[in-house]
Amino acid sequence: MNLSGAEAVVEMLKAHGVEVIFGLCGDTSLPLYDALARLPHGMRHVLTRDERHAAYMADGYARVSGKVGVCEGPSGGGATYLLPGLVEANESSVPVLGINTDVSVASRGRFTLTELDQKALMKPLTKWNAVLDRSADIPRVFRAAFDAMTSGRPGAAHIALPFDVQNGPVERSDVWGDPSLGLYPSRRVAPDPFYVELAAKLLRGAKRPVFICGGGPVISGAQDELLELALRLSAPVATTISGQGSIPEEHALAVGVVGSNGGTPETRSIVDQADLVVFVGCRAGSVTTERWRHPVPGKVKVVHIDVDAQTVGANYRVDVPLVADAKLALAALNEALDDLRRPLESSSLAKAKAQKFAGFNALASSDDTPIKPERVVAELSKALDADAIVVADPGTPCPYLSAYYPVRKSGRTLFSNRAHGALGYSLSAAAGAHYGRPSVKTVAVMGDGSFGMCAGELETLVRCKLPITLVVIRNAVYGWIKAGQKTGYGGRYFSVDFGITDHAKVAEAFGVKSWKVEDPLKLGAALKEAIAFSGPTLVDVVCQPLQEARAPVSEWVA
Ligand SMILES: Cc1ncc(C[n+]2csc(CCOP(=O)(O)OP(=O)(O)O)c2C)c(N)n1
Repeated sequence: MNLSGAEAVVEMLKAHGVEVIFGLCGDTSLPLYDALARLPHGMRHVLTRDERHAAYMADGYARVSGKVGVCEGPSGGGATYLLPGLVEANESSVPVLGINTDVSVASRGRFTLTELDQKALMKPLTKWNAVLDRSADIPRVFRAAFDAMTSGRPGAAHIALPFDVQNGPVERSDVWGDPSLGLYPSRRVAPDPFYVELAAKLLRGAKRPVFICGGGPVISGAQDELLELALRLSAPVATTISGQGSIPEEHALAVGVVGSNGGTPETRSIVDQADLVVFVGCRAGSVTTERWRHPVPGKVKVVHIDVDAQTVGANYRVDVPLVADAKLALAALNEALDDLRRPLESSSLAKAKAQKFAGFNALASSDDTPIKPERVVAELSKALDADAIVVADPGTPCPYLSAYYPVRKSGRTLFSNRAHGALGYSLSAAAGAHYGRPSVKTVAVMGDGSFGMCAGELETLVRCKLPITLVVIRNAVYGWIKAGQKTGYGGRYFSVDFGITDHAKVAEAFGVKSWKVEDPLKLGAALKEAIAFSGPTLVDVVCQPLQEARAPVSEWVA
């Protein structure tokens, strides 16, 4: 017996454990939508108001659930709009499957409305992509996509599904999938024992080893193995922004974030004192290393653990390459160093952290108006419990939260779109995260620049009754860039200021319960009320523009 192509797509998603699909309808998607309407698949479809945000929702969902996120849209503009979210997910090692329906195979090359070359469009920006030409290929192509997304370094995949392919026949017996490929990492790679021994030897000989963790440890679920090894060596653990959650940040060995976006001079000093750096699931990119200056190349030995062989040694000369899943590599190192247990020595780290937070606390307790961004971070961390998920947009939110919002638990609770840093990510990523972990509170923190890039999705939050809280840091300026003009270009401000928006009123018009806060003394109560409410809420905080605030970065250009 046969299924239609569209029915086979629905069955293939179900076979891989998909629970929720984020997307937006279109002419070329009618067969797919009809199959979703007819079949008893149990998957939820979340209609969004823009494909970009459908992809960001799938990304947020995948980041916190450990499962593949799925988004869909129609041909033409649906594909170009889905793309930004797929690129971000791919570069952030997040498995997101994007499906765009397409004009019929039979109509190709005939100036058909919305026709574009989806294969070429998505190829350089996803880990794996295909345009289907025949219905019979649907099962094989979907299996390959799930495999590619969740094995090795996770990433995004894209499938274009032409209209006539959705209507053609698929043999029912061919429609099967391995549900373990719907989770990541699905296939772990073990390290070469030769290099494990070499790394263990270097670690034994090192006086001041330091770990710098990227997103890898959390993706791999390697937090326990990391902490065990750090305690064994009494070694500080620093992270990138994507690496937050590798270790609870209040732990004696946790450094916090390093680098030019969220790092501070104090956290940098810990890296500078190291004689051996272990990069774990980390690309050692420009931001983390402050343009490859910290750690100082040539002055430290380097052990680099990454599941992606191309990442190891890309930026630093590596003494020991460990190409492996982070959890397996760290477990192997623990085994090789089983006899070692150095006494915990963290006094200089404690001093550096105290210095870092002394500066912050002075600003965070200020009752000045407009409200200082530090105050927003401090009030938010008081109002939220350790399980809450916080998504931060670029601008003020990401560097301030990553530097000063304490991630109290290991695992993915604070995240940003660190690959491309497009404004307007946090609202929809937070919505997706809610579907991934509905039992905890999810909060999105955005600048007003970001608000302007995602406001249409307020309707989605209301329609879907999502109990998430949005915090807008309002300053009527692209503040991060203006601060750059101040710091690096003699204050020659050019085209960075925009008008004031009453975000609370805008949100209310959509049906979102909202607060506008100008008085710092009222901020804590407003946040608590908003967070406690059972539906979508927004707190519009009238803030000091960043150019007048102390920025926690050491340089502007990444
Ligand atoms: C899509 C996109 N366009 C441009 C930028 C460059 N950019 C980085 S930060 C920033 C300013 C952010 O302004 P806002 O959201 O108001 O936050 P603020 O910096 O004022 O806190 C801009 C324009 C970007 N990150 N993403």
